[in-house]
Amino acid sequence: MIVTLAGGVGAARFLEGVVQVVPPETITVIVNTGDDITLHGLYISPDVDIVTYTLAGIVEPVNGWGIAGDSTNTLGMLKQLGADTWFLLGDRDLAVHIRRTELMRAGHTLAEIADDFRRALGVASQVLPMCNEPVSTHIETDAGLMHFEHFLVQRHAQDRVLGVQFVGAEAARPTPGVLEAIRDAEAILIAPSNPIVSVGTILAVPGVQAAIAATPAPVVAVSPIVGGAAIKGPAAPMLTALGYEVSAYGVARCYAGLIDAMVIDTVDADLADGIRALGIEVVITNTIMRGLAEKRALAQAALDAAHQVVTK
Ligand code: FO1
Repeated sequence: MIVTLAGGVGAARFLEGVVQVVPPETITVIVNTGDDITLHGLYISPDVDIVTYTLAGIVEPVNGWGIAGDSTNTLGMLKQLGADTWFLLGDRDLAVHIRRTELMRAGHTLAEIADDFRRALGVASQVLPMCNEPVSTHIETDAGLMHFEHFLVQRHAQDRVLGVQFVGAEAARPTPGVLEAIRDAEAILIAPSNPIVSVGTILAVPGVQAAIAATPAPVVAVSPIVGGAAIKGPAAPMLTALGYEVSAYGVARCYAGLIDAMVIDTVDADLADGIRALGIEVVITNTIMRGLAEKRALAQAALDAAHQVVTK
């Protein structure tokens, strides 16, 4: 079994490659739920949905979130009725949030619901929210403490980042199956996701980091920072705020002691020696995923890196 730690769009694109090179039913994806938010009375789980829609082949391809070809009639009406509609929710996407909220009210867990939905949408890989308890990533900024989605989407990441809080993380427990999957994995792949607010949130769930440190499986991370900038999203100001440099080396420092190897982009080849000095093997390849062939090649490079670690 291949275990992947995943945030949103970058992870989902990487997973599109992983399912090309290993049988999808042998993949378990542990997904960040720190971005989860309640809007219009509905529970929204952006990263779980992004991963599920992508693996189901229905994601909106340009943004990488939402459903391809979705309409926005409901949001338009909500706006007319005075609702604050800063978070774009399509009609079919809203159906998912309505059904999730209904099932949660009936006592089902986030993990049970994610499993139901991925099966209903024809996804063969296991999609495991990191925990069933509510955890919400908050960003400390010069404009105050705010939920990650308020920071990113409502305020366009305009505020200066001072720190990050994973509210509720201490009381969370890894979803049943998460620790076992990490222990028994053939390889653990950390997707090219934000190391602070996507992967960092998963690692903040008590027990997860220790399980990764203890697993006999090789652990390989793919850098989401290429040429000193994030491929997508607000990783740069977060790395800076927490004292890491905005580079593949900074990402390696976040994961030092936890990973065996890291895949970095060819433009960052000069960082390899510094990363190796942290005790991390380095694989240098193209990490920009424009099409399916590049996604597949990156997934294969990560798996090859895992294999190298094992056979060394
Ligand atoms: N990202 C945006 O930048 N603007 C949006 O309006 C938006 C809506 C949205 C709706 C559902 C969903 O699953 C994701 C959505 N995202 C949107 C993406 C999301 O904010 C982030 O990219 C992830 O939380 C980060 O992984």
